[in-house]
Amino acid sequence: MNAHTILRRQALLGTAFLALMFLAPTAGRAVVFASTGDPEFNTAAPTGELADSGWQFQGEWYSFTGTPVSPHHFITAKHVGGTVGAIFKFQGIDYVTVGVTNNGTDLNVWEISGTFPSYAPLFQGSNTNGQPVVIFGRGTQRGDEVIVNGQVKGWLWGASDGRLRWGENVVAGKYGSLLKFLFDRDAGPNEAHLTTGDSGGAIFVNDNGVWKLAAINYAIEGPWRYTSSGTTFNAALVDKGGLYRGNTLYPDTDQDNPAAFYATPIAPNIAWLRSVLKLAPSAPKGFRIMMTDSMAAAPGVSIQDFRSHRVDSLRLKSAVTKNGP
Ligand SMILES: [Ca+2]
Ligand SMILES: [Ca+2]
Repeated sequence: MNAHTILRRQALLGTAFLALMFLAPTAGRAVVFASTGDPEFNTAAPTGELADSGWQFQGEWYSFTGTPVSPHHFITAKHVGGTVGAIFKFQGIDYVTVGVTNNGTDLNVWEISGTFPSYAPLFQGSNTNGQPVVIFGRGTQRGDEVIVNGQVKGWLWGASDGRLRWGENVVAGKYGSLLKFLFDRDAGPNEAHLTTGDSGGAIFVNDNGVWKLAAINYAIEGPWRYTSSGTTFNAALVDKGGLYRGNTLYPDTDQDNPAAFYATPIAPNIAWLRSVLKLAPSAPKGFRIMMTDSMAAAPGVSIQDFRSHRVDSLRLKSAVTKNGP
């Protein structure tokens, strides 16, 4: 079994910096990169293929991040805490929280007073290995190098600046009900790992052209030691070979053995979320209205009805009725 560090910045509780737990991943903060330690890197919305991949839905909850998921709710990690009445800031506007709901996972859904101008769609599909994701968080900058056996193994957690950053990774499997990701050394410029403060940040996936919220940042693997009895430290490691976690030494082989981080997936919690968010049930899978020329030309038919990506049965009935004499 693995032990994992929960990335929990406990500023909210006014206590220590982070909580440590064994045999159960706990809490996570801003993303750091294998490619660069530049604190300015990926601090603006991604563009190109990654445009609209979730950056526009990230709001501020204390020193952490939350994502609006309905006109009146946002979601974040439970372990970052918070109290009803606290402010969630989204697109420059302050929203007062009026309630919070939890289902036993690390997902907290907060209700706000007022109405969000936009909110993220929820991913309901499966998270298969290799699935690309975009990750958001407000954790630390990258700190000093961790060097073992003459090789850079990763980087210590650096300064906390509370800035939102984005990065990329791919699903590498599961740990219990959690999604697992690995911090790979040569996986491209945006390959990212989490640090304290990234907790509550969002993970988005591209679902047939639409970026959807798929998970919430939860925990990272760690902490680490240089020797079996040495002082523990937190770091983002692209190779844990030659380092200890607890009393376990990871052999330093030729191949990198990257450290992991974990996130709570949205899809397995979709029924609960729908009931809390009061979202309409989704259309049957694969059910789609295709607009044909004859339909569009039929008198009394609203083209807009048919252009809806997915239509529920009630709406379809209404459209058909309009098509009648
Ligand atoms: Ca990876
Ligand atoms: Ca190695």
